[in-house]
Amino acid sequence: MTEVYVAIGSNLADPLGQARRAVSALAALPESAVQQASSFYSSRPMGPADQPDYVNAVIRLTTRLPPLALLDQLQSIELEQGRVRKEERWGPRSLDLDLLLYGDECIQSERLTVPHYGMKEREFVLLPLAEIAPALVLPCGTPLNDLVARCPRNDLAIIAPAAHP
Ligand code: PH2
Ligand code: MG
Ligand code: MG
Repeated sequence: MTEVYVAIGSNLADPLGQARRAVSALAALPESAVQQASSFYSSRPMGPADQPDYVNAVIRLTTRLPPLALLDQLQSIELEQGRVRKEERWGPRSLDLDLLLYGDECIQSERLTVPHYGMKEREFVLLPLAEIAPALVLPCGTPLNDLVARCPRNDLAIIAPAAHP
């Protein structure tokens, strides 16, 4: 089993409901089990400012799925929850599931970059991740806490307790 972290984001069509449904969908993935979920957070949009605030969370799961098979599963959950591909960069979306970490692997392929390229400076990823994995060290050797310490909070706020388990 490999331990992986997935970030959840939504700012359209009932974002908190979308995020909760995503946790349920992740809990139903084959060969996988959700181990822990962070609280749900509200966050100011990164990117275009003329879009609603986001709901964000991070979950830890264990899985036997290889990275690209897991990516396929994440993308099919996004599609089932109304994700329309072709949005503007960093534009609004009903559901975004980003594979942050896959064990301690570093993956650079056409479809997948792990660790996720933006995770080191995004408060809406780092703080939920630190909530469930305070002692985490990234594959590059950087302690998560160092990244958290130098990350502006940008009004990030907990809006609901963790959904699972
Ligand atoms: N996701 C984006 C773009 N901007 N802003 C916040 N606050 N949260 C997100 O999850 C987010 C974003 C594209 O993936
Ligand atoms: Mg994203
Ligand atoms: Mg994404």
